[in-house]
Amino acid sequence: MRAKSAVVVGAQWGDEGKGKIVDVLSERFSVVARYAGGHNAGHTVIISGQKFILQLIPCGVLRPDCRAVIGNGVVLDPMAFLKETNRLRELGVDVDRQLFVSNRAQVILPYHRMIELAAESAPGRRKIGTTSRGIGPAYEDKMARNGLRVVDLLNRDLLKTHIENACGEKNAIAHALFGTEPLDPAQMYEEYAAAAELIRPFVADSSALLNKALHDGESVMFEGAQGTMLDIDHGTYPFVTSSSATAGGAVTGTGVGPTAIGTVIGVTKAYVTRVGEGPFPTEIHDASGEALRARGQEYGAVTGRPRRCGWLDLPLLRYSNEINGTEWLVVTKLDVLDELDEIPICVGYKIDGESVETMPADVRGIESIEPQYTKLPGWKRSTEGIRRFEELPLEAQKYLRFLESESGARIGMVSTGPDRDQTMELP
Ligand code: 2SA
Ligand code: MG
Repeated sequence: MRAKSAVVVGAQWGDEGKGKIVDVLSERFSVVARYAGGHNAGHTVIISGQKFILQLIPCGVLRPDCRAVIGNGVVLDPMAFLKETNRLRELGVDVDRQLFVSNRAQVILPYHRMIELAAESAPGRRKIGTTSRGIGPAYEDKMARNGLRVVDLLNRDLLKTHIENACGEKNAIAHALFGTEPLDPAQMYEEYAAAAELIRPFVADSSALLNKALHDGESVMFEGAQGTMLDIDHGTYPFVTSSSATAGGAVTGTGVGPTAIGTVIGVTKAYVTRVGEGPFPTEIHDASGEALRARGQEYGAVTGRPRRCGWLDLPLLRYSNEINGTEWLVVTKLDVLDELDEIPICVGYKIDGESVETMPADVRGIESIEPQYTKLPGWKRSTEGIRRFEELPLEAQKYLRFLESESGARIGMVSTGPDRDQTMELP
């Protein structure tokens, strides 16, 4: 995997370990840019035993010589941003030098969270199991041309008018529909005008910045958040997030052209997890699911929610590779499978006994999938921390080669533990 510009994208429902992989790969890139989502992401990176959880800020910021960019496709919660930058500063990260925020990114305001919380618990509404960060309502406002952008956050008059108008509208809606207590626009203005001044030094035209970097021959990594199956268009709609999590989002979410993308790296766990509601064909409903959760420590990095666990799903991976144009795969958490006698892998889908070759578009279709499994022998040995493919147990090598041949993309890297060093590149 040479360092040309690359998109790193989650191949499943998020939590594939993108944080760690972006951190490992960022050594070869001079700029890392986030293109979608917001502080709903939870990217866990462990460096020499020290754990960092990044939500909004690209993982590249943990490398001192890497610039980190929050692209226009991101929704930025000013308070979450300030909290995260403060925390990183305390840990010795030079955010003030390295970090840039797009002037075109949308801003999350408190009423977005208010509306989301109310809607998620309202009778008769479909519960998505969101992270309650106001992400969906902020994207709704963006698409309705009713949002506030970072550049507008810096303009006091605009900010004041925006907050007054928006609070009038959102308070009325939330009260009428959900009986929610109103938010105070004057107090909100004070707080956000103050926050804006702290954010001002970070604000940049990130599209211009990235295009200049590319023009100067620098390598840029586009850091995905969430995963393919949570993409607003290509995921398990409506049980998705509200942004373009797939590789295509890297283009619109940062303001570079498609020709700027050199390669696409899909990150997949050696099994599958999902957090929140929605269909999940290979979900395990017995004790082996709980065992995977315990061994893999499958709990939401942001919300602490237990993640649902399932077996590797090759039709889903093929779908993801197609949607993203994945050239390279990175397989993470292989070591979580170490203790199993045999490992089921879903190799095909049937519905009503008939093979299906494409991913159903509707939830009911996905729910009616009968996954077709094959079983590969387990290796019953620790793979934790192994750094050479040849040193893996033969059964583990076979598991990976099977994944590779059936998914249609080459495996470039395998992760065998949470630390930077617990990684191998494949020949
Ligand atoms: P939202 O809040 O509107 O984006 O939620 C919509 C759906 O997207 C899912 N989603 C996620 N799934 C996995 N990981 C995410 N990030 C955190 C993590 C989540 C956490 O890394 O662990 O801590 O719980 C993430 N963000 C959004 C969400 O579950 C909904 O299904
Ligand atoms: Mg995560």
